[in-house]
Amino acid sequence: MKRWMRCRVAIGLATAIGLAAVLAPAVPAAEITLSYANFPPAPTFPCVQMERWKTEVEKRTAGKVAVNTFPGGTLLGAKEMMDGVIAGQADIGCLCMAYQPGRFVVTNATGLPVGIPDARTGSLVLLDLFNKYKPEEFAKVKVLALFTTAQSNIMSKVPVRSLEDLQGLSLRGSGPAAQILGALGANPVGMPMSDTPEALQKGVIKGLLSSLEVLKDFKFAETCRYVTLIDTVIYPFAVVMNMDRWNSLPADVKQVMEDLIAEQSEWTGVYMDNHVKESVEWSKETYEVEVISLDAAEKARWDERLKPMTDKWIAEAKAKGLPAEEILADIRAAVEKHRK
Ligand code: 3IO
Repeated sequence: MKRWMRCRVAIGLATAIGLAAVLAPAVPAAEITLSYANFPPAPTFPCVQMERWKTEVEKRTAGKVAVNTFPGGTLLGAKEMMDGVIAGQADIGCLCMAYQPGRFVVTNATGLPVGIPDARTGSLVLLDLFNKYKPEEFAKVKVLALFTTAQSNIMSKVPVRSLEDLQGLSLRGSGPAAQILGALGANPVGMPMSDTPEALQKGVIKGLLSSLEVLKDFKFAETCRYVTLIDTVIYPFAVVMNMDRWNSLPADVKQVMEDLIAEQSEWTGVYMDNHVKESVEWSKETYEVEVISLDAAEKARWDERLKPMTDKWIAEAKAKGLPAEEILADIRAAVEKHRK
């Protein structure tokens, strides 16, 4: 071979190798791709925890598993989450159990006024409750995480300083939180959180009862300039996976997900608790949101009204053959065990 030809071959080879290096993906293609559906928009806490889980699973399986996330109800909506996952329309889904109160009787007991002080405690309590009772309504799915919101408070367009201010006021809440609104004399309007921004805009509702991180994440502080602190019930959530899909996973991948259950649940509770503080500060600074506290005598009037709610749940649970009093006692004991 002539020298100039050898030289051209060498250049050609080098170019080919260089191109291959540039074109080849940095990570080998995943063997398993999972879809993960969520109902609210990407900046909200259910989606923040979803992205964290995705990152951890992809990292801990060294790229063997890829998770494709679908926030904002793009794959499944709030109320179709459980059935959609059972049917395999999504491999994984995140749901708020309060949206189907009759379906999740055991886990929704954590949404009663039982004194859950924060989201971290709530998440650990919910996990304990699930592990002890293994409720039948989860038989067709694999539970990957369980967590709760922080305590609910009133966010409204008009100030609520007393029970009288609340009478007939249209406020949005779901499940147990809607019952609380009714018991307090407000006009409860039931709808998933994902429908709330539009209802507030249109004036169908004057506010809502939920955890306060939504002031920032949904920009509710822009329309709701008042917060009344009543520190009432949490909302319980579950992340579930299609059972056939779960059974199809290799053992090492299952192990990664098993190891993440408790960790992810607590992580989400801690994230929520910190984010509530940040959101309230942001709302005060950005929109001069007024935070109203009730004095002890006024608060006692409110709490008095909530007592029949738990009795109603006990009757409902017993009618379904559930050990209602034992479930409530377990929740109260778990609160004491986990609270800091
Ligand atoms: C919630 C649901 C979606 C996104 C953010 C959220 N923060 C609190 C909730 C609880 C809930 O589901 C609700 O309906 O108040």
